[in-house]
Amino acid sequence: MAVTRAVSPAIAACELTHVARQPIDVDRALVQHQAYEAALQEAGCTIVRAQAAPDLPDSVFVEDIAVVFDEVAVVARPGAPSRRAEVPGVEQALGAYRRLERIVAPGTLDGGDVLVIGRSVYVGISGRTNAAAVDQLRGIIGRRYTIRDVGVTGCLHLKSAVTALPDARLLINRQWIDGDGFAGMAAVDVDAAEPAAANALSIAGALIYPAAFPRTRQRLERLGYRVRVVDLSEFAKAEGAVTCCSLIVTA
Ligand code: CIR
Repeated sequence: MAVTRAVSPAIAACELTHVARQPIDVDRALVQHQAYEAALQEAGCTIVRAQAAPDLPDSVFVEDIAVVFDEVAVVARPGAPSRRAEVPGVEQALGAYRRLERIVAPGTLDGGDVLVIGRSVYVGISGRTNAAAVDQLRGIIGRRYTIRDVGVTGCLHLKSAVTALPDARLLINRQWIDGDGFAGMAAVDVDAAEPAAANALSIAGALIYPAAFPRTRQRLERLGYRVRVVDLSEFAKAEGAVTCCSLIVTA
């Protein structure tokens, strides 16, 4: 199952940190979002839409509002105050499927900073996510998962810089990660001309990937990955990527 949320007609007023503001074509964003949901369905997901929040510009980016584990969903406290009003609608959608725990002040956490690979949880310390939230996450899931923090620079979230491919190899831009938190792990590096290309969505063996990164895509295809391409140009203008628009909840 995948939780999604409708594109807000106010998306042009989204938060932006590393991207210059450009006009966003809302009609085009709606069409792209439908195609994204269709790709999720092809990958075997039933779509559950959280209640629409037309007044909240970034509400389509549900990934940031929670982190879903098999045992529990951890509801985030987003680092951008403008995004905290997104929480109740996502809580409501997830509450039917998981017990809920919450990150509370002074913790701030965006789900885009949390990469889960098996029993390992990597948390980006970024402009949105702080050490207090990592401590809280340890308190909630630390008995079952190993939690490591990773410094992130030059991009919005950890998952802008690294995600897991269907075989758990990493897709990574090492320029945006501090130190060697992922040293020794099998990885595919993004093409140097495509720094934002590390965000891929792996679900049940499928790999959903943005049209914007043909060089890295070719690299993935040559390695034997079967790539399902989606055009997310309007979301990229809002600093969103392919993982950001869904919360995957496994049965
Ligand atoms: C924000 O700055 O919060 C939104 N404009 C973009 C959030 C993208 N989310 C993600 O990468 N997980």
